[in-house]
Amino acid sequence: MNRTLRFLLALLAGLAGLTFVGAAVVQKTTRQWFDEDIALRVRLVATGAGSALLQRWTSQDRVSLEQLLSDIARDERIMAAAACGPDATLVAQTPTFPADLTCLHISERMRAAAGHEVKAVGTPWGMVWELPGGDVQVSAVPMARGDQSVGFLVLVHDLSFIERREAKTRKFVILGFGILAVAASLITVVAARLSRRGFRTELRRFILGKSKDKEFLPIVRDVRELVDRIAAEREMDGQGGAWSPQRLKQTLVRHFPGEKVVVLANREPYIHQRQPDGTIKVMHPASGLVTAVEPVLRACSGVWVAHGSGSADRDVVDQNDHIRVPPGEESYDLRRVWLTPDEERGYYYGLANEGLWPLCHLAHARPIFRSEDWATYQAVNRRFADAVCKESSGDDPVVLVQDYHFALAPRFIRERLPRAVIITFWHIPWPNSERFGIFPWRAEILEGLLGSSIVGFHTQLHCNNFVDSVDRYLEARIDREAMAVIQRGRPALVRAYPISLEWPCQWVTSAPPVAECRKSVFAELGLKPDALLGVGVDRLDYTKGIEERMMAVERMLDRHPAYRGRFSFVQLAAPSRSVIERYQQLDEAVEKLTARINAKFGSEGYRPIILLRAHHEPPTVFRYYRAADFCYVSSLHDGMNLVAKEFVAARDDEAGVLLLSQFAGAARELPESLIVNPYNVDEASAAMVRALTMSAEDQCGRMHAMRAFLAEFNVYRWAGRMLMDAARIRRRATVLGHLDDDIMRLASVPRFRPS
Ligand code: ADQ
Repeated sequence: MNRTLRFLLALLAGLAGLTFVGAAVVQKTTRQWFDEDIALRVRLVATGAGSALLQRWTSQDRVSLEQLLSDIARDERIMAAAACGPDATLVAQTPTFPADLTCLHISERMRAAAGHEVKAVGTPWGMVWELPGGDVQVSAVPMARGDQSVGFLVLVHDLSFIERREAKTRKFVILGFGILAVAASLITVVAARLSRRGFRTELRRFILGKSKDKEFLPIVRDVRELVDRIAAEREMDGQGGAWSPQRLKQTLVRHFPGEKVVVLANREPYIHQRQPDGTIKVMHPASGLVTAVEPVLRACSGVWVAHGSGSADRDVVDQNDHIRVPPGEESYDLRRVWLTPDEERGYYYGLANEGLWPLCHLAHARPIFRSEDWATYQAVNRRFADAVCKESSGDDPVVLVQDYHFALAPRFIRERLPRAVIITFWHIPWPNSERFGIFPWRAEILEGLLGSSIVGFHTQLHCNNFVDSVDRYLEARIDREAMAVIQRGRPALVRAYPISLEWPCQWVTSAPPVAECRKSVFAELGLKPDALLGVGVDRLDYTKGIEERMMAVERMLDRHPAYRGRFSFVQLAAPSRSVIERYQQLDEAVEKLTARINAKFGSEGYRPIILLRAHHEPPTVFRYYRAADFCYVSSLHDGMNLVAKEFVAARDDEAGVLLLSQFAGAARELPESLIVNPYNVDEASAAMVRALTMSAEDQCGRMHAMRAFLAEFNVYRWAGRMLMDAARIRRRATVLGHLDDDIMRLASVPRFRPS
């Protein structure tokens, strides 16, 4: 439905409601006025005609009393009148007096009404009397001569008169409000249209330089940036349209002909594990980095340098520690580097995961810094940098350095290959400069990263934090407009490149239909066909908010007993970094929490939380995504979070709801998800209920928008944008030669325009 029409309908509905309430209020008020009016009239008659009435009453002149009563009843609203004696006998009445009314009836009713004795002279009493011909208002005024009661005067008012008046007023009110409603709607729509047109005209004038209204600056800057970026992408690779493996490959070939791409990452994309029966199994690690970067190398080919961590890794490599991968579709080399247990402890578990990981995530884990770990980290970075240089065929390779495990490697590689294009991507958040300042070797880390041509982060906030850290702790020139740090005449760009997934995703195209996935997952979990299912998929890491997620499930079942026995939450939790004490504590805490919640709400054959503490291969993970009613990503802090994007990719049926932590980078890109604060368990549990009760239409609308976004902003675009930025840097460097700092700075103005 058109937005204006929807707005008009809503406005009209609101005004109709208002009219209804208004009419009721007006009716009540007019009825009150009429009642007061009748009481006043009765009093006037009693006082105005009182002495004449009493004189005829006491002289027992029935005929003239009747005459006087008839005169009184000549008023168009007074229907009839009567005089009743003190013993409730009829003294006189007008011929119009209703046959169903008698003095006795009226007297009884007066007595029944508290405080209205016949003797209470001059005080009118009244009530609505239902008669076969319609309701009337019967009023009675006690009359007395001196102290002597003579009875009471009865006046009967015709209520149909009041009803007629009320109907007229109601009609007038409804008509008035109706005209007002239509006028208000039309005025609002016309005003909105005019102001929108005015806004557009003014914006157009601003873009054409005819207006100086500063309010438009941010919008115009964003639009120009976007247009620049798209134009730059077009100009750089001569292509438009969606980013695909082919387009990425062509971009690479065009800008870096004959050069090999070397990826440096701690985690390898394929792990060879020896099974108990002696056979070797190839595993896909649970790692967001691998999920994103592997399709890029498949598209570009080249070498992936990584730590060989599988129990059968050594058995399958050649004499240069190489193996062709992916198995069955070999398109690039995996070069394995071996680490001793001490090296792994100091570099990986120690400095990287007990130091840098908690330093960069706001998740209340205290970072641990040991100088021996730092020494190992330096040595291991140098070893991997050597391996990268060995794998590079020329002196200007394209090296993609991944993550916080290799903060020093860019500088080490640069020392040996000054002409290399080094793109370093930091997959986790970068803390603010104050927090970063607690890191004992902060200058070394910054120097190491600035060996890169480009340092990439998921968000602009992390870029800003990084540049602030450089500003605070290093001697370097910072060009904030260009977001570049210039050291020793060489610039390093700092850019936001939000990471994404391959599109279409290989695990979705090969997955069974959604209904089949749901059936098989429900059977595996022992769920009834009408059960409801939520899913969580994570490495067992304290930054992912797994405990908070389970507490939200508990709160939901506490508050909504109807879901007990019907709703289950399945958590796929891959054990991770289990050597580290904090991870062991988490493992224990998650297990205990699961047991407690299951004991509280569980019953024979029903577990509210199903904890599957194991690594699962991608086909299984995607089957679970496709089976669930919702997926909850509750990270306490996360660079991006690819589980959120995988869930959206998995739902080609455009059903299912994503609940996403506001502290994950992905929340900026997927606003159609239900964004929650995972620390607020009440809010998260309410979002779960909202997800379970969301209409199919609403789910479809949200999924559709998110899927369209992911199709456009896929991982090929992520890599392509970095390569194109790197190509621009290299082209300028070639043109300008090795110029000194100042000349580079001058030249950098148009060159480092945000792209
Ligand atoms: P990670 O912290 O590893 O990544 P994330 O981006 O969520 O986190 O990716 C996790 C990956 O592991 C997903 O591909 C998921 O399918 C897989 N996975 C999770 N649990 C699994 C299980 N039980 N079994 C098998 N596979 C499982 C880091 C940063 C993120 C950033 C990525 C990419 O911490 O913020 O999004 O790098 O840059």
